[in-house]
Amino acid sequence: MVTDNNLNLNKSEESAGKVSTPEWHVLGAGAVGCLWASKLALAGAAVTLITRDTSLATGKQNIQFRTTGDDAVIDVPVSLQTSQSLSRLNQAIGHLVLATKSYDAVTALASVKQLCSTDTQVICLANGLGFHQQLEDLLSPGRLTVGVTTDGAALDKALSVTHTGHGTTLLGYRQNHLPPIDSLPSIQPAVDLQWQTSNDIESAMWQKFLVNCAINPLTAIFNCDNGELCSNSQYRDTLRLLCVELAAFLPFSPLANKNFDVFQQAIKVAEATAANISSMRRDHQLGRRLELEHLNGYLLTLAKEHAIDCPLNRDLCSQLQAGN
Ligand code: KPL
Repeated sequence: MVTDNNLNLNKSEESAGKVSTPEWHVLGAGAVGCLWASKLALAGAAVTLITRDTSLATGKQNIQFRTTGDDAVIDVPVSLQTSQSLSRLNQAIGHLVLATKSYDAVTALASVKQLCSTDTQVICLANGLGFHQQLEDLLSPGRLTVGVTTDGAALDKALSVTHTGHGTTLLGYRQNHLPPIDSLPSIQPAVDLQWQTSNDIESAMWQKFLVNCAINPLTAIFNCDNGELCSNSQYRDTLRLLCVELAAFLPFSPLANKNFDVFQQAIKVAEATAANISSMRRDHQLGRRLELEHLNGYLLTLAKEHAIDCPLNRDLCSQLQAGN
């Protein structure tokens, strides 16, 4: 169930002092991290953006923020730090958005753990599955909120971000971990992004996971925009085949018995993001590490566990790991 909880910061409430805008730390200065840092800062929060890019000067910096379809470029002030400089400042972290790549999430959180207290609230926006337990193990019980977002963002260069698509972020606790979902609003992400609480976040995580496992590797291999997976009949056929393989994992997921159609959902997302360069295609083009191990690679682990044959997925993983 999703609780409609449109808690966008209302400017008049803000000036009346009704909405608290505490300090926020955002870990990861990629597209999603810069989007959240900008939106939180624009909503009045004091934002520290934590980067691992040591070539950037720490201290006061501006993020250049744009929205697709709007020519305005807004300079958004944040404090830019590395985990090392933050440790030197010994700055306590109360609210943290974890917006790294999935393969960095655990190391990144561990790098600031000494600045977290038992009250620190973390919202993890990283894609994929298979690492959340490790994050929870670093925190006090009930302090990890998972965010599943459909907002689109692109990093044009360091600290320069475009909000490319307005989506929604679902926030919830895994396995309905206590505390109950009702306490979520206490984290008050006073951010001008649409968000809702969900008491079935694992279903949302799996839906996004399967769609990413379908769209991301194929757009990387075919070097095509998301929309071409629908419009090109050869690509669409391959997508359909891959989705048949992905559907074999549904009985072992929170989506079992929920009539989730992987192919239909993948087509819907590919159409809705037709002009997008998927994150994996972008990383592949730039020769960067791919987010495979918590997407299609994680499926290979599950395939072994449940004796599921997924030759196309295996082949895609091998090709992408080989850098093809
Ligand atoms: O989440 C995405 C990604 O690129 O990682 C999709 C939904 C495929 C949009 O591009």
